[in-house]
Amino acid sequence: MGKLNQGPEMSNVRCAEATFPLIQPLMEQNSSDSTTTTTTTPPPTVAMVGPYLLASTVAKGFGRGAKLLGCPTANMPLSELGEQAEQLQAGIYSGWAQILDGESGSPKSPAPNTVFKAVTSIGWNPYFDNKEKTVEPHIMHEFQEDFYGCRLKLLVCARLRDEKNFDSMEALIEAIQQDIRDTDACLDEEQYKVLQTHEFFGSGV
Ligand code: ADP
Ligand code: RBF
Ligand code: MG
Repeated sequence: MGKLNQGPEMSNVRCAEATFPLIQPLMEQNSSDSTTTTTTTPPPTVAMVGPYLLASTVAKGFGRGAKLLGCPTANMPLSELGEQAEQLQAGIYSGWAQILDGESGSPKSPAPNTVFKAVTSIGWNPYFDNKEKTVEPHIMHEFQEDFYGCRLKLLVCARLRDEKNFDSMEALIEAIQQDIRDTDACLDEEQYKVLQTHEFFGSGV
C-alpha cells in the first residue's frame, strides 16, 4: 500500500508510449495511514437546537463525575425539569449556565453574576448503564467548593453528538475532554455567543 499512499490522490502510470492518470481506489485515497492525513480529530458536526431553557436545584448523583472521570457534573433532577427535559433527545450538548443561590437564599452561589460555558450530558450514560435519564452539565470553570442545593439555570443551544458506549474509561474520558474543547470553540461563534446574555439569565454575564 506504501506506494499508493505517498503521492497525491492521483498519480501517473505509463502504458506503452502514453501516460494515463491512475485514479486510486477509494479505500486507498481514504486510508488512515496516508502521509497526507493528520491524526487530529475532525471538527464535529454541531447542530443548533432550541434554545432550551432549564432550571432546577443541583442534586447529588452517584458521585462518579469528579472521582472517576475527572469531570464533575451538576445533576439536575428530571422531576424538577418537567416535560421538556424528558423529551430532549439523549446526547451531548453545548450551552450556557448560571449558578444562583438556593431556594430562600442558601446555599450561596459561588458566582451568581457569571454565565459560564457548559457541556451537558443528557441520557442514560450507556457506559454505566444507568436506569434513569440524567441531565448533567459540566460547567467550564474551576470552582473551589461544591454547590449542591444551589439553583442552576441552563440554556442548551447546540448538539455535539450522541451519547456512546466505550471500550474503556480512558476512551470515555478522552471523548469528554474533546467535548469540552468543542464546546469552547462552538460557543465563541456569534450565533451561540449572543445567547450568553439571553434574558433568561437576568442581569448576569
Ligand atoms: P454527583 O454524582 O453527585 O453529581 P460529581 O462528581 O458529578 O458528583 O460532582 C458534582 C458536584 O461537583 C456538583 O453538584 C457541584 O456541586 C460540584 N462542582 C464543582 N465544580 C463543578 C463544575 N465545574 N461543574 C459542575 N459541577 C461542579
Ligand atoms: N457517558 C456515557 O456513557 N457515554 C458518553 O458518551 C458520555 N459522554 C459524556 C460527555 C460529557 C461532556 C459529560 C460531561 C459526560 C458524559 N457522559 C457520558 C456521562 C458520564 O458517564 C457521567 O457524567 C458520569 O457517569 C457521572 O454521572
Ligand atoms: Mg454529577
